[in-house]
Amino acid sequence: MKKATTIIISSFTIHILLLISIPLTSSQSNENTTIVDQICKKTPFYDLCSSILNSNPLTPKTDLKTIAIVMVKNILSNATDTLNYIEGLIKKTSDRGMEQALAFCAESYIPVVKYTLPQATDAINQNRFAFASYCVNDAVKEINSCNKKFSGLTLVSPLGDRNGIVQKLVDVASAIIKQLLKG
Ligand SMILES: *[C@@H]1O[C@H](CO)[C@@H](O)[C@H](O)[C@H]1NC(C)=O
Ligand SMILES: CC(=O)N[C@H]1CO[C@H](CO)[C@@H](O)[C@@H]1O
Repeated sequence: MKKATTIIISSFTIHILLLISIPLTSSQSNENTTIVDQICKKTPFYDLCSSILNSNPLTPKTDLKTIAIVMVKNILSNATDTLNYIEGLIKKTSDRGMEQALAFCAESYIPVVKYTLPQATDAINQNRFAFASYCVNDAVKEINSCNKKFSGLTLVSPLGDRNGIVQKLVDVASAIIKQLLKG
């Protein structure tokens, strides 16, 4: 009888200890900005990187892998929005050359949004960082080729700085994935 009580008490003690240790481990997330800072300082666009990571409440701020996924998902939503914008412009334009350039851009963005970026996310999840890096660099190429289409057509790209933003986001993600590759 006494033994049983001891077991109950000791397992109770273990539970208490576990409960006490939970706040201790979660207090590590107080080092939020320092970790995000360290990661973002190794990317070419510190402000962009830290504003995205700090504004994402889901970022478990100590895990480089999850941070890389947050970044790639951010590019995905940004690039999806840009693709919708391009498709909207295609419907509106009456200029044939412009329509062709925009259609070319839509064709560049579609595989990025549908395959390349989701593949990058999967690859990071599966610790295949070299493949993730390849996917992200491939996205850069597609967006670059879209950008070039407007250089002879107009002084100001009809996409404004949208391509530029997606390019910067991809550069940031690429730099974070490089840190994963080293780690
Ligand atoms: C794309 O990224 C830029 C820079 O972070 C941001 O200002 C913009 O709101 C984003 N757009 C979407 C649709 O996520
Ligand atoms: C610089 C900064 O914003 N750091 C914050 C990190 O998280 C702790 C606790 O949540 C805050 O007190 C700091 O201000």
